Formats: sequence, C-alpha cells, structure tokens
Amino acid sequence: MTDQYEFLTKDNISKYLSSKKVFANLIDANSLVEFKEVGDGNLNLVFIMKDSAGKGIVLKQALPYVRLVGPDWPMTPTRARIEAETTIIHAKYAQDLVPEIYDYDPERFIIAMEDLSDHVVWRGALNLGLRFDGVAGPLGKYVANTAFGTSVFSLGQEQHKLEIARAINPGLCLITEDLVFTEPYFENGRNSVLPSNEKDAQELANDKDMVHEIGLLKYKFMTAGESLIHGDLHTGSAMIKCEDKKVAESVKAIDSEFSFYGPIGFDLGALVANYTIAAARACALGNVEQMHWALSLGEQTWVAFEKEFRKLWPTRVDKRVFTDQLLEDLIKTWREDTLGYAGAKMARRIVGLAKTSDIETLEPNVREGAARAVLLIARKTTKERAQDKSWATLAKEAAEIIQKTVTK
Ligand code: SR1
Ligand code: MG
Repeated sequence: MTDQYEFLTKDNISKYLSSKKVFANLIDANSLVEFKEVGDGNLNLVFIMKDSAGKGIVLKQALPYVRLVGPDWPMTPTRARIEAETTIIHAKYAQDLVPEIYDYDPERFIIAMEDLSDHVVWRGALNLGLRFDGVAGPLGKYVANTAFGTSVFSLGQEQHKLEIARAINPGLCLITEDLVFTEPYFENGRNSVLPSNEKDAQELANDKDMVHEIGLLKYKFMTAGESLIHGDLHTGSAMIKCEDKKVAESVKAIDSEFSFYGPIGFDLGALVANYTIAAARACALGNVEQMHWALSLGEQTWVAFEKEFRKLWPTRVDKRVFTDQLLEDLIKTWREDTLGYAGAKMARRIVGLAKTSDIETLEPNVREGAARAVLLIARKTTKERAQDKSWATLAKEAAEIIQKTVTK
C-alpha cells in the first residue's frame, strides 16, 4: 500500500536522520537547533533542519493526497520518486541549476536534498516588487540543457524510449490535463473568480478559437515525448540567491514532481505565463517600471534557451536527417508552443484551482482588473502564437492591455 506510511513530524525527524548512514556527514541529528516546516506548495511536507555546526538539510515528503485539498483528493506519493530521479538526471545537464539530491526513501517517499535556505522563492521576491536580474536567462539555459540532454538528439533512439517509459507520470499529468487544459473551459466545480470577473471567465470559456488552440496544445502535451521536462516551472519553482540585491548569484529549479517526457515549450510557456502574472500584479500596485521589467523576462528566457540549444545542436547523435534546417523548424515550432502554453498557463491560474499569490493577495478592487488583464493576454497570446511577433511587440501589447485594464 502506498498510503500507509509514517509521516515526518517534529518528534520523529531526528530519529529518521539518525537511522540512515547517508546523513551521517551531512547533519548531526543529535544537535538539531533549527526545525521548520516550510511547505507552501500545493502537495507536500517540506522540512528544513540545521545542526549546531550550521549544517542544513531539507527533507521533502510526499503525502498520499493533495495537501491543498486534503485526503478527499488522493494522489500517488510515488511522485517523490519522479522528482528525485528527474532532479538527478537534470543535474547531469545543468548541475548548478538544480538542488543536490542526497537520498530518496521509496518506503516513506522522502527526498533528502540540499538546504537552500540562503535562497528565496522567486515568486515571493517578485511579489515584494524586488527586481533581480540573472534569473530568467539561467532558467532558459536550464530548459535548453535538460531538454537537449534528455532528447533523442542526445540519448539516441533506444535510450530515449526507455527513458520515456521510466519517467511515465500519469497521475500528475492528469492533474495538468484537467486543471490547465480542461477545467478553465469546462467547469468541474473547482473554478473560482471574483464575482466581478465572472463575465471574463465566461468569455474565456466561450472563446471557440481559444478552445481549439487549447485542444491542440493538450493533445501535444499528452503525446509529444520530446524531452524530460520539469512539468511545473513557474516562478514558485525557482529559488534564487541574491546577496548584492541586483543580480542573482545562484538559481535553482526545484519541485519537478510533475516531470515526464513532454513538449519542450511547456516549461518555457509556464515561465512566460508567470512573468505576465507578475507584471499584472506590479501594475496593479502602481509599479509600472516593474511591470515593464517583468514583461521583458520572456525574451530573456527564450533567447537564453535558443542560444544554448543552438550551441548543443552540433553534438547531436545522428546528423543524417536531423539537419540544420530541422533545427530551424523546431525552434519555430517551440516558440509557437511556448506562446501557446503561456496563454494556457495564464488562464488556468486565474480561473481554475491553484492560483498564484501574485494576484490572490491583491485587494479585490485591483485584483479584478489584474485578473481580467491576464485573461485577455492569455487569449491573445495563445491564439496569435503563430504570428511570429517579436518579443518586444509581445511585451508592448501585454503592457497596453494591463495598463488599460488594471486602471479602468
Ligand atoms: C492539485 S495540484 C495543483 C497545482 O499545483 C502545482 O503547482 C501544479 O501547478 C498543479 O497544477
Ligand atoms: Mg510545485
């Protein structure tokens, strides 16, 4: 049974640390001076411990249900295996951009990993109006390196197929298929908006062209096993260390439990969506400069992704029909996918279950306009994804919508 195992608590955690040799040099279980439960995500328990010598460790335990909802929504805790394995694999291609994994416990679904308490969650920093450069680019680089490294271009045909099988993650994919690609358009009792945004949500659901694009994007999500993607790469899945308060000196992509072999543009789209959401918040709080900066991040992520992927391309395993022209076509497709998924991810965070603190912590009088702006940009971005607009045009159009809508 995967739902009968002991959960970590303040009282049993020291015993757990002492019980495994792997922790002996990482932390002194008998001199724990700090213990915090910091899980603020939707799914898991997360504990940070420090010993008297200042050594720290993180233990993350998957619960057999969705934490956000409770035991009424069961969910396989084997997602912890997926996260541990993906993080280890991604480290092969982007070591500096993921946390180190020390151990995975398949009986209690516990991942032991690097303590990142000198980092902060990027979304939290964005919500405070803080502007750190050197994050969006490295995240694009992370996507490029992990996408290329786990693709058929790097692994070859047999290994790529074996990896698709190993990384299959139907339970968590179903959540994305439902929450991102279905429920914003076909209500399932889990959506919610402010009463003043009900018309906006209805317009989204009634937008036949949008629903058509969402169908194409969902189909690709369900069938295109391009690479081992992160699967939930929003600004809350990035931890950053910024001591000089301007440029991040460390960026880590965390929480890859939604990982599987999927379309490369999905992760890039998730980032673009969350930058747009951060921009809407900034404008709603009167910080127009921060809004423009947030809207410039999509280009930074994309440019870093494209540059890095092009750099890796000459190392592909089979150059016979995987020609340079193929790369040009793929880049074009991935850009369209990125914009398509960006709109899908914007809309789900406004209408569906599991929203973002960027918007939810705004006062209702400005939240209404910010939510409306994100929905309008979502529809435009997804439906016009094939128009080959420059990033500057995309940012300008988004800024116009936000400024017009938020202040109305
Ligand atoms: C039920 S899980 C809800 C959401 O939390 C995660 O962050 C994923 O985005 C998922 O869709
Ligand atoms: Mg998460």
